Amino acid sequence: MKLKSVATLSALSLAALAAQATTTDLGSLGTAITTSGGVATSFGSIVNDDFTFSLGVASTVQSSVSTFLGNINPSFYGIYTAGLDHIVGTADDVQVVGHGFSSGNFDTLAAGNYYFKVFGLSNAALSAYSIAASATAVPVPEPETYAMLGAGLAAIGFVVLRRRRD
Ligand SMILES: [Ca+2]
Repeated sequence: MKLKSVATLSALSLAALAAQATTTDLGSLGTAITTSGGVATSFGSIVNDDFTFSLGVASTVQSSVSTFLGNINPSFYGIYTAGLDHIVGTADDVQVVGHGFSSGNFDTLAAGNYYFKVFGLSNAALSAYSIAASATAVPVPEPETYAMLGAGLAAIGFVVLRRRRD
């Protein structure tokens, strides 16, 4: 009887471990990355996985999450920053954007450390998803560009003023 209790407890511990969130480091996004996770082994299993990545410069991040092997539902994924404490998963984390499970999402992000959070409940005994992401650097206008734009606008204003006087 006691042995059986221990065995049951072990099985429960394993189930709890399976439901825990995992964190995968995608490194510095540049080229396309595809990875998968969140294999739910039973109906109603919670998927809650984080995929950290960093951007050295302001970039457009293209991402998509799709399901295979059954379904993850309801489903959500979003991009978060780790907040002031720089630790993923704490209360000060800030959601930057949110998407459903879909493809071809483009988000422009400043340089920094981020993570994708994928969340859902499985509605099949075997559910899984894959996540694909890549980043393209976005050129930020240099100060000289703004100075030239300002000078151009001033010249146009001067011409308009002279025409009104004439
Ligand atoms: Ca945090």
